[in-house]
Formats: sequence, structure tokens, C-alpha cells
Amino acid sequence: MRLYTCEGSRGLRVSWTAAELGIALPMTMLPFPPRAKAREYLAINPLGTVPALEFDGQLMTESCAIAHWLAARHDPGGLALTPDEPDYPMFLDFIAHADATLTFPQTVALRFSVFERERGLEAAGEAYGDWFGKRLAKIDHHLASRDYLCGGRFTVADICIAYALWLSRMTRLSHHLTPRLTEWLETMTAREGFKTAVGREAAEAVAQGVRAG
Ligand SMILES: N[C@@H](CCC(=O)N[C@@H](CS)C(=O)NCC(=O)O)C(=O)O
Repeated sequence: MRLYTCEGSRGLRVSWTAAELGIALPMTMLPFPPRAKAREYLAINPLGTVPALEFDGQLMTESCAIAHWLAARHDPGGLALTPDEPDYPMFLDFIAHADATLTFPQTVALRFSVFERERGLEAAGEAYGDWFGKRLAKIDHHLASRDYLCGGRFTVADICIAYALWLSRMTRLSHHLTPRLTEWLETMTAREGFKTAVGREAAEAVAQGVRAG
């Protein structure tokens, strides 16, 4: 089994899950964006995106699905809810919500506002940023009465959603987070599992020559 990733990318959902599970997942760190800076990676993942998990002749390329699969395999009833639990539908919904609804508009906003400024589409970037802000309503409302998203405990749904909120610092959209979401994110990122994952990614990136130490 091998994880292909870039430091701080959506692959952090996977390395954080692995850290919470106490698994030392072998990792290949790639320069960002791999499509341009590590073209040999396209032979493994033709999409050129990270993360990708390769195992038993299979390749998974969706961060939330990989994190969910690892949790379901190694900690059913713990980090992963099981289908017999009442919150299971909500659990699946939050895992999908994390990338499809909360990460996607941020990456489009960043692209238009920063990386492709010369195309004169900054207004579109700002509109996507505002759209992200509106899309926070569901989790903000949900967390008003809970410490964790579902199952009454910390699960991989919290990891998937917390990564999307953490990313907002990089996409320059963190001003959209409500005080409740900011506080919840601080609690999530104070976990040993999160700190271990960030540290492991940094150490692997240095060891593999992907960034200066
Ligand atoms: N839905 C996918 C998205 C993967 C994705 O777009 N990853 C970004 C990094 S966070 C990437 O590889 N961008 C570079 C590119 O698209 O070439 C997931 O959740 O893993």
C-alpha cells in the first residue's frame, strides 16, 4: 500500500486518518502540482491529482473515500460509523459534503482570484468565495448542539470536514468561518493525530527532497 501526496494537500485527510489509526502508511511526496512537476506520476494516476492510494492493483483517487475506507477497514464502530448506527446516513453525507460542497468552491475561488488573475476573472473568484461562505451554513447549524458531527464521537467525517475548513486559510477564505466553526476547527487541529500527520508529511517531504528542511 502506498500513498502519493503533496504536503498540506487533500492527502492530509488520509495521513491524518492514518495517524489517528496508528498506521504508518508508506508515502511518496510529490512537488505541487505533480501534473507539471512530476510528470512520471501520470503513469500511476492519469488524473495527476493527489492524493492517490495504490494497493493490490487498485488505485483510489478521492481523499474522502480513501480516508473512509481506511477507517472502515481498521476501526469499524470507532473512527468509522457502521451501517447499523442511527447516524450512518449523516456520516456518509458529511464525508461527501466535505469535498463536493466545501472544498470545491474554494479551489475555484483560489484559481480565479490568485493563480489566473491575468484572465481578469477576479470577480468570479470572489463570487465563488462568497458561495463557499454560504455553504458553511449546514455544518455551522449542525455543530450548534454537538462537539462532533455524528455518532457522538470523533470520526473520519470530522477529519474530512475539518480539512476543508483548515484549507480556507490557504485559499484566503477563512474570514467566512463563523466563530463556532473557527473554535471547532481549533479543537480538531489540536488533536495529536492532526499534529502527527502534519509533522510526518513535513519530515517525509524533507527526506524525499521535495522541500528544503
Ligand atoms: N476530489 C479529489 C480532488 C483531488 C485534487 O484536486 N487534488 C488537488 C490537490 S489538493 C490536486 O491534485 N490539484 C492539482 C491538479 O489538479 O493538477 C479529492 O478529494 O481527492
